[in-house]
Amino acid sequence: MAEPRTGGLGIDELSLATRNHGMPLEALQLDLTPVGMHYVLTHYDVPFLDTSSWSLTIDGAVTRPTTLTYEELREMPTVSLSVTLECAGNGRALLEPRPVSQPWLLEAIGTATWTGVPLASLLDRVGLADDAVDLVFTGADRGVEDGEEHDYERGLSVADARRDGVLLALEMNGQPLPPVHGFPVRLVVPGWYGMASVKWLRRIRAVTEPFAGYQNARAYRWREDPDDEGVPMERIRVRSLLVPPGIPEFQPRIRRVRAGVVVLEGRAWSGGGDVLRVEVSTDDGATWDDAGLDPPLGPSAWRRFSFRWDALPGRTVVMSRATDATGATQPLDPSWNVGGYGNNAVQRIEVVVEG
Ligand SMILES: Nc1nc2c(c(=O)[nH]1)N[C@H]1C(S)=C(S)[C@@H](COP(=O)(O)O)O[C@H]1N2
Ligand SMILES: [Mo]
Repeated sequence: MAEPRTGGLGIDELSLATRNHGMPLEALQLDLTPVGMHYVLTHYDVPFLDTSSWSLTIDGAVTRPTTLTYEELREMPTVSLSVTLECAGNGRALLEPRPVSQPWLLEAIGTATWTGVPLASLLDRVGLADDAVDLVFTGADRGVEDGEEHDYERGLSVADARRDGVLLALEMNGQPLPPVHGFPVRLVVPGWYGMASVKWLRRIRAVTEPFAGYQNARAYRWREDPDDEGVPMERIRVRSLLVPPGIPEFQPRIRRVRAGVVVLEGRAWSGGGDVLRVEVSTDDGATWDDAGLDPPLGPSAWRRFSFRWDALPGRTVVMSRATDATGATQPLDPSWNVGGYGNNAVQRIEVVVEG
């Protein structure tokens, strides 16, 4: 892993930033993120799979090892669920010094309606052995990280895999998955950072020892020091983001609004519990006021908030801060960690109010 950096991006970071993309924050106006605007994060290369040759193998510690064709999976009953996904690295490029990886600012998010087969019904069909502890989900993509060559694979405990809402998704917003989002079938784990939702799924194996592959044991851990064993990053931390108000300067994207009533709006979500409160500051954090809340789109999806701001001429910073049912709230400043994960510090938007 490269040393953390300060200052300009390296070509290595840019080579990730140009192939992955965020959700432009103006799409926070929408309940559902249009498929082409949903963030994309792919570690290696996008595999182009064909439904006629694709199959899903479920094996390991199960009583009836099974291989399903695409048609067989399609015939199983499906459910649809709106889910807010966020990359664990969202906010990484705002850390000082900057951990070297995909340099997200704030936009590694999106909410889609996923339609698919509940994983629990598939597990019932194959019969999990009593001593199965983890399920390992394998994607059809392969690459190298820290010198370790591997298929993209994540383990999930049996209890977490059996939760309501965990799906093998076939559709995103009513369309077959596009290649970048995991065609033909991906896992969706609501409430968890995106890395758990394995794309291009080709195998599920039940194992009797905790899975210790790269993406669980080395990546996606909160470490203050590279030698720490670290704590797994699992559930999405509480966060809110505002639709940037007014109009932007092309570059550097400072916002310009007219004095008078400005309706600030945004979305808030948490994988830890329901969002119960969102506060807004329009004076760079000197004072905070409660925003109005719309109902969430679903148990694992964002909820809209809005606030009427009487904007006076001058320069200011607007911010929002969400709190969830566990009492967790967004910090004003990020806490640094080696992988640059879980930065849910409040967004700061510089605004010029014109008289
Ligand atoms: N097979 C596979 N699945 C994967 C990844 C990957 O690189 N390969 N990236 C993960 C990460 S880190 C995230 S944040 C989400 C992103 O999903 P999206 O691109 O559909 O938004 O997919 C996850 N699933
Ligand atoms: Mo991610």
